[in-house]
Amino acid sequence: MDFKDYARQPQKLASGQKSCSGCGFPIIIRMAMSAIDRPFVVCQGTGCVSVTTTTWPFTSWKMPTIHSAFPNLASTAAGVETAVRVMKKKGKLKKDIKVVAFGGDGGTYDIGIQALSGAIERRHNILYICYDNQAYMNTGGQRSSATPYGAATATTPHGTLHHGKELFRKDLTYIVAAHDVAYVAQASIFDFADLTRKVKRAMEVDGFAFINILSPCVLFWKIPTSDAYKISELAVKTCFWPLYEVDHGKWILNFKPEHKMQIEAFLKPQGRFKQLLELRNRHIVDGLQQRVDRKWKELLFMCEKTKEKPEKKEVKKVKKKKIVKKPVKKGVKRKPEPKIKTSKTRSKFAKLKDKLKRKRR
Ligand SMILES: Cc1ncc(C[n+]2csc(CCOP(=O)(O)OP(=O)(O)O)c2C)c(N)n1
Ligand code: SF4
Ligand SMILES: [Mg+2]
Repeated sequence: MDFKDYARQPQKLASGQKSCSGCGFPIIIRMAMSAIDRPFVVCQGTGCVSVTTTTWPFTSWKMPTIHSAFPNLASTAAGVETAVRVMKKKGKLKKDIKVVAFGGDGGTYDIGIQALSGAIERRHNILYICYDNQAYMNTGGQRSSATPYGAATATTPHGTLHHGKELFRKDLTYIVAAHDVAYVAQASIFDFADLTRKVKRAMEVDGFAFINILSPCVLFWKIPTSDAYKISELAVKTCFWPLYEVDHGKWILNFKPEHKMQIEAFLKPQGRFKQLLELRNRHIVDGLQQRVDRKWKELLFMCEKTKEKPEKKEVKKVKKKKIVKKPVKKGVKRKPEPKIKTSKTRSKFAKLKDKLKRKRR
């Protein structure tokens, strides 16, 4: 499906929802849902998505949706999936209904990670999408474990002593991959085709699927309302947010920038990193670059390590016969090898015989 087909499709998330103008998550939700062509139920945890799309008595969702508390989105989704499975088994439901969950980073990386880990371990057949806007935006922009080092948030402001959040972000995509999940991917609105393909693949697999999508927040990243796409592109091209997938244990890199950009390109347009770009904070930016480089190398290593190598053709080796010399027993003299008589040796022998005969006479 290209952009034209996508534009012609009836929208599954209605316009008029109350998110800030230029916010990343409505784009993510629309793109993701455009790739789903079977009946599904949406589960959403408390966050910007729920408060802007389901304010009583309105809903922007054009399919059944269930709103759950902040910490237990994955448990709610697991419950819905189990109910669907049991009803099908009992013959009360004929349709093959999929469960799709949308959760923020706070509800997924932090308070909901226990529910998420449990649902993955139980192999529920769910697609869980995390829209990662890198902080608790709905409640005023407090830091989460997804907030990157150096970002100013409501709870980690820039000041004379502190430079925003002074801890590195958690790599949840890696953590989920470590569960040996059926399918896990990292995506971005920068690449529509890649994002929709990943959603399609996630809907196909039998088991838990997880997609982590970077979701620019115009309000707390302090970016112009027109820049969600541009920032997403820079996140990918600096390798801060690489696009990759792990399909049944096989790591695949989906985008390798021709020229890997420096991390400043991603930091510069965002007000939340303003202080980092002052000359006195150069060492922090260098530290961030080192970390991005290390993570990028790790990713390339994983992709190389799990790459399917072409099977080697079996070449039948012809065994050389070993010439084994019989061991010589001690004290036993080896028999002298018989001399082969040639015409030369015979004539010499005859000459000697004649000589001896002549002497005797
Ligand atoms: C148990 C519990 N603690 C705190 C809250 C308040 N709360 C609601 S949404 C939210 C932040 C959600 O952050 P995130 O999941 O990142 O979604 P975002 O708002 O960024 O979209 C918080 C702290 C709550 N609803 N329930
Ligand atoms: S606060 Fe951020 S994430 Fe929430 S609706 Fe506004 S732009 Fe979107
Ligand atoms: Mg968030």
